Amino acid sequence: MIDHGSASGIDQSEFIDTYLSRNRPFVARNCFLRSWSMAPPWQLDLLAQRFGHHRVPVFDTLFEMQRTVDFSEFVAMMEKRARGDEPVPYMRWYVRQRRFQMICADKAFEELAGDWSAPSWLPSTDYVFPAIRQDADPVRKSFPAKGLFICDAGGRTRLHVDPWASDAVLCQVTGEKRFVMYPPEAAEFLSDGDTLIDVENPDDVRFPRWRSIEPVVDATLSPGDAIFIPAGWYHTAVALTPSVSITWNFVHETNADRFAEYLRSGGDADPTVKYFGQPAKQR
Ligand SMILES: O=C(O)CCC(=O)C(=O)O
Ligand SMILES: [Fe+2]
Repeated sequence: MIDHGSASGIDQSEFIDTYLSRNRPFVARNCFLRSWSMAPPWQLDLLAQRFGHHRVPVFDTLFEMQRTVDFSEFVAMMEKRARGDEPVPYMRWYVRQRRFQMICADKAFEELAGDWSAPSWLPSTDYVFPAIRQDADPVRKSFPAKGLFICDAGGRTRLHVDPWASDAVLCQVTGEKRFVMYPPEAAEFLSDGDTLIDVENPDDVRFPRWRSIEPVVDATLSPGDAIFIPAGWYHTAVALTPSVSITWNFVHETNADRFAEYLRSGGDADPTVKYFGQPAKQR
C-alpha cells in the first residue's frame, strides 16, 4: 500500500502537470497548517459556540440523510456518545447545490471565510464546473459538494466514486482520517455490477477477487494535510478520532473534455450541474 505522501512544496503548474491532468491522486502533507487564520485543529466546542444554533443534516455511512439536528446537539452527542456498535452519525453540511434546498451551510461558510484558505497548489483560475474564470476561490465562492464534514471516531464514508466526472479536494482540519483509494481500473474487483464493496465489512462471497488488488493510496490525514481525489477513483474514508474536514468538488479546464463527454452522456440533466452552470448572480 502506498501513501503518496509529499511535503507539499508544489505550485499550481506542477499540480496541474503531475496530478490534475494525469488523473493521479495526491496527498499533500502539512500544506495549510500555518497559513490558516484559525489554525487547525479547530476545536469542536468553539465551532459549537459559533454555529450551535444552525440546523444541520446527519447522514449514514454513504450519502443518505437520516435527520436534522441543531449543531450544538450534534456536538453534545459526539461528546456523550457511548462507544458501541451503532453507526456513528456523520454531519455532512453542504453549501447550496440546487435552487431549492432547505438546509445549507452557506451562512456558516460566509462566517468562516476569514478563517481558512485553499491549498496554494490548487488552480485559482479557469474552472469549468463551477464556471469561474478568475479568482476561483473556494473560500468565498460556492463549489459543488463544498461542505464541512464532522464526525466522531468511526464515522465513515463507504467506498464510492464522486459524481459529475469531477475531481475533489479534502482538507483535514481536526483529527485523523484514514483515506483509501483505488483507481478506476479496479472496478471489476470492487463492484458486483450493482453495488460496491464495503471494505470495512467486506463480503468475500459477493466480491471474491477484491483481496487480489491493493489500494494505491492508504493514508492517514492529520490536521494541515489535504488530499486530491481524481475523477473516477474509488475512495473510502474513516475517522480515527473526532474529525473535521472541509471538502469540495470541481472540474478545471484541464479536464474540460472529460466533463463535456459527461454532459453529452446525460450529465447535463443533473440538477447540481444545471445549478452551477448558471452565472453565480442568478443562482
Ligand atoms: O471524508 C469523508 O468522509 C469522505 C468524503 C468524500 O469522499 C465525499 O464526500 O465524496
Ligand atoms: Fe467522495
